[in-house]
Amino acid sequence: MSLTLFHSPLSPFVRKVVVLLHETGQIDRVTLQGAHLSPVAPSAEVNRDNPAGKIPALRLEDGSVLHDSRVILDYLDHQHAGPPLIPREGAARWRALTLASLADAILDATVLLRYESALRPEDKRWDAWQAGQREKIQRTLDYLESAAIDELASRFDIAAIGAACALGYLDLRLADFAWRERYPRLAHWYAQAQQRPSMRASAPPA
Ligand SMILES: N[C@@H](CCC(=O)N[C@@H](CS)C(=O)NCC(=O)O)C(=O)O
Repeated sequence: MSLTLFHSPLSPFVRKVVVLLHETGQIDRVTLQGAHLSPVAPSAEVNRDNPAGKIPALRLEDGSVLHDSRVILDYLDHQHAGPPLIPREGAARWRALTLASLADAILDATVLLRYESALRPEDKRWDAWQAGQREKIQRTLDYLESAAIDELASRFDIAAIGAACALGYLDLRLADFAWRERYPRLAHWYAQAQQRPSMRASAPPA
């Protein structure tokens, strides 16, 4: 029996999991189960396995379910024999997880902006709230460009997976943000990162 991953090719949180599965040679352990959902169109099947109604969720062989993406990544990183992508202890662990959390902050803000523009009725949209989400993205990218780029470039670990998926998601959903012009070091790094087989195999459909 294999693991079952609730999956959408457009979800950047799912993409992080798929990238780690490729990077650690575990992709063949997983069956992908398509899930189409949003806060206003939930999936009953996902809700049964994750009360929060979100993907990714990973059903294990014994029927238990893991979520969210951070928990799943940690679990899967304990399931392979290669070098861990999440340092197991010490300052390196907290630093890598903190950078990964910053990448998630970009994803959270971008997903919220996407829901705002795609789902919320036009007369209920709130400019100041949208601007606040964009500022979160900008501040986080400022930090990654100025204070974390060398770490991202040093190895493709949990922080780099998160950052690469976040930049890919900006391309997909927030093209007008034009992040490459503002963040040339991240742009240079991402140009190489997106060529990795794991990133190519998990790229959202054009
Ligand atoms: N913190 C969660 C976020 C997951 C998330 O927001 N997933 C989106 C898809 S990209 C989702 O399931 N949205 C449906 C909803 O919010 O109802 C994680 O890291 O897994």
